[in-house]
Amino acid sequence: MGTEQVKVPDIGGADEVEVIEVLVAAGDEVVPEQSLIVLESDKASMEIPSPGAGRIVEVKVAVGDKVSEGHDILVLESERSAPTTQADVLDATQPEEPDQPEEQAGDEPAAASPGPAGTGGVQTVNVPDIGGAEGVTVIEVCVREGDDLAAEDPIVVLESDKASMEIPSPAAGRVERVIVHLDAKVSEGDPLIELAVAGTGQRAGAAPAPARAPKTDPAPGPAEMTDRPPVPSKPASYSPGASVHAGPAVRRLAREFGVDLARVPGSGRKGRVLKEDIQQYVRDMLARGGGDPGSAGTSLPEMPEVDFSKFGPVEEVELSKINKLSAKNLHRSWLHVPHVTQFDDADITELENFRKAHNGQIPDHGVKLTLLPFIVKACAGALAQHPRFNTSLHPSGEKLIQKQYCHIGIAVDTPGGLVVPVIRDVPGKGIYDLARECGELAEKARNKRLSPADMQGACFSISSLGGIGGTAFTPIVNAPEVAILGVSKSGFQPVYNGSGFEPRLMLPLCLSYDHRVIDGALAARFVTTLSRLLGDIRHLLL
Ligand code: CAO
Repeated sequence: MGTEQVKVPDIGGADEVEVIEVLVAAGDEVVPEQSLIVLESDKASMEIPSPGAGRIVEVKVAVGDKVSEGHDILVLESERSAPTTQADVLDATQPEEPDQPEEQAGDEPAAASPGPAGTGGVQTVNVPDIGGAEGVTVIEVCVREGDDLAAEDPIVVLESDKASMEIPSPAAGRVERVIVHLDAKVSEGDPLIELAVAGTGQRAGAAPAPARAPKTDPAPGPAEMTDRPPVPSKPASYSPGASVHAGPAVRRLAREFGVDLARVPGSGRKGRVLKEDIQQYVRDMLARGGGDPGSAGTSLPEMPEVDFSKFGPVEEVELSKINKLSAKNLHRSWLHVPHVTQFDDADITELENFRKAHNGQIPDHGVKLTLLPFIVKACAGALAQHPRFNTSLHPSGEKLIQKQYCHIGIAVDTPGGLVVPVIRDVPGKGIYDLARECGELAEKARNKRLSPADMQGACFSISSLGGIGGTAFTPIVNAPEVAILGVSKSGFQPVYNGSGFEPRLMLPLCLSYDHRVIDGALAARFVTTLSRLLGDIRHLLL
């Protein structure tokens, strides 16, 4: 048993490289090749592995220290004979391989290189010199066919067992063909993409490139580009984690947890993602009871991105503000509220006779009497009889908020999208008042003149598609309300009256409700009450 000083090996001539992670502490037992620290220059990051097995006696570097070749990292107590010189340490960390030419040590250019076929406009971009590493895994493919690349945009991210590295485009141009695929094992010279180089006479490979791998590789392995800004032209979901600044150990940890690095806020220098960031992210996800999309069984699996242009011509159409807002609200409600829909038909034969008669006889009111104000009034009556429908679930989920007022929202279809203005204090209003207000709000909605206040405070909503058609639908509860009434198109049906069939005008009702607050029996009672009120509007007076 002896001790040895583990020192910074040859790191390609780079000087004053920052220690960005210390992965071990005094007392830790380590195995050969286990990563000890991570260094980062302005161009690359690399892990320094342990030269052997043993117990760490003392760590001599801290995060933020600047180190160069030969700098003490730690003292290791091990069985093997302790090397006393730095050369011994280096011998222990690297397999035998011929030294690289002197002028290459630490020199920068190692961009993806154009292959021999790369003459003319289209060039094959190959894996550049990656420090002699063989069979390195492609962990991200950052481009796809048709992408326009700037010089230096990442093409792929490679990862050996010790380091990861972005391979940048050697020149600006358009990706004609992606040759490499995810999880492929590649080595220097393997083709990655075919690039139609932009402009004339521009030689691929001329662009600046990442730091080459230190010649001590494959122990520390090829370097990882870290100071490159994200590529904004590509959607985040397209190449998760590819443009994230993170070291190989962090990437490995993220993979072990199934965490998409692109979602993790980095607290390190220049937004670099650290191990602690992943740990915090996982803690947050667990605390929220969720998980990283795609990792936990109960979380939402991510929708794959589909390139529809592969199947035919397409164009992108911007959603209206209202579309975007209602999409968000509906989605939220759909996810949070356990929906059930109760169906019934109300016999509105008498109601329609009454409505039509009054429409013809009392033109002075200056308002058209549609079915809707009767439905609004009937809903207020049903809410009064079944006050549980006039509640909201407290955010704690432990109590209900019972409302002493009755405001009803009306879904209005406008060219810009769906809006839901609110009629206030329905029980105190007559049918003509309600008819007028329904008309005015619908008009305001279609002229985009509704104020936010016009759309707030509803206890219950009505979505009437009866003027359009259909026999039934399942409306989405407008949370935090606990129920919504869908109304479909009325039609005559043969109804048995005890001695024979007679034609009756039946109105389909569809009541969606929050099953956390309302049970099925109550919903059936509510709809039965509503049918009765609409079937004989004299009940509305009671
Ligand atoms: N059955 C049969 N006919 C009906 C009916 C029903 N349930 N409801 C309305 N009608 C008739 C009306 O009586 C009127 O006919 P007449 O002109 O012969 O009198 C015609 O259909 C048009 O009515 P309307 O829709 O203009 O008026 P309304 O008061 O019934 O509805 C409003 C007003 C604002 C609710 C409606 O115009 C609207 O926008 N509906 C769409 C709501 C919506 O998009 N909901 C979906 C939400 S979820 O995506």
